[in-house]
Amino acid sequence: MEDIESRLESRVGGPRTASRLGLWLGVAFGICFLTGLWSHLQQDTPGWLAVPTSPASLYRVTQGLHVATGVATIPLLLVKLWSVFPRLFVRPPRGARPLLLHALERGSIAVLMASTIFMLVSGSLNVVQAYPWEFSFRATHYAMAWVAVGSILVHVAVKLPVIREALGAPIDDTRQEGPDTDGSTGAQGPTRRTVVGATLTASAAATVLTVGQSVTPLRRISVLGVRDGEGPQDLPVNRTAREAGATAAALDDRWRLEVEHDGVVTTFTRDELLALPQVTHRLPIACVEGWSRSADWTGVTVRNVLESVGVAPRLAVRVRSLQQRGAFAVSELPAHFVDDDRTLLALALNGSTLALDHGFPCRVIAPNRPGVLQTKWVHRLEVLT
Ligand SMILES: Nc1nc2c(c(=O)[nH]1)N[C@H]1C(S)=C(S)[C@@H](COP(=O)(O)O)O[C@H]1N2
Ligand SMILES: [Mo]
Repeated sequence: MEDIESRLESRVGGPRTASRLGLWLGVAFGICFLTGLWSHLQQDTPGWLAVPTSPASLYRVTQGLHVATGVATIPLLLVKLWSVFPRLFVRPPRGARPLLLHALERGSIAVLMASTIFMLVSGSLNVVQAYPWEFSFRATHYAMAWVAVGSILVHVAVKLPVIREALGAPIDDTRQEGPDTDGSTGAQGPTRRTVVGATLTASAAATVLTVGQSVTPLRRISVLGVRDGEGPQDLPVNRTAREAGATAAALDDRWRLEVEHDGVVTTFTRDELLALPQVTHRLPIACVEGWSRSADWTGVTVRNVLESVGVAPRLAVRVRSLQQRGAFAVSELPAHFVDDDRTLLALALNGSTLALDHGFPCRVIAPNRPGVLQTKWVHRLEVLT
């Protein structure tokens, strides 16, 4: 084993490769972690935080970055694991103390590997909307993010001397330095520079091939993007009315928007909503799963609807969908979102009546909101007093 180890480490793998890839991993993972935290806060906003309504595309940018840096991390992590792989076969030291330290170090690496791999696998599955698990994706992905970050910090702290030395040394041994430890000249096969360069290229390629799902101008080259823009009215659909079990109620003539305030319920027909002042705003749907698209939404402002039944400003609103079950059937608009004049009950999209799969008879669309909170097939607004 020693032989394989020294050969791999001398030419392409080992600390000099691992630490350089580690630097890039640190940058990508860092951005991914921070934007992920932000996404969590936007979806589950604690009392002390007022998420701004502007810029309207903020969530589109942060979540686009989250998924893009997550994708970039995959090739980096795989090659980094490969570059240190021979170390897994190093014989444990003798003596109780060295053995204990060795076991602790191995244990921390196991946690590090398990948690980072979990983050990338669960994140990737979420992007393609596969949920082959019982647990709540968001709660688990979020909790494991802390484990991953914690174990990365421990790992970097433990390895700091090795990292320092490895980054201080030239990436490849030059031929003038003479034969490598295994007696070869070091000239055959790929060099570390090639390995690191190829990995960074793979990472950049993976990102470019997917990032068009949130950066519209790149859509054509992002052939691996999960959402390519297919869907009625030039906008992708995450869950159809049929999947949500909302079709019959949405198409029923007896549909009314109910507005509840202080125990009193006022109803609106769709025509009554259309009779209120109509405004158009260009706003993105920014899906948590990584795709986003802007569209022209036309409808009545939530504020106007509330005003017409005498609701004062500065009150939050709970939005209920015709959809009966699932986490997306209900959302809450904080007061400053309700009062923003771009927060709409949309009745039309890109110039024509809102398609059933986009939320007919009406849906919420507000600036700077995660897609999951842009509730479709709205049925009831409850003013929270
Ligand atoms: N009632 C309801 N609203 C919903 C959803 C849902 O499943 N049910 N999906 C949400 C998600 S995850 C996204 S990204 C957007 C997508 O809107 P679109 O299908 O019109 O593009 O709708 C949101 N509104
Ligand atoms: Mo979404």
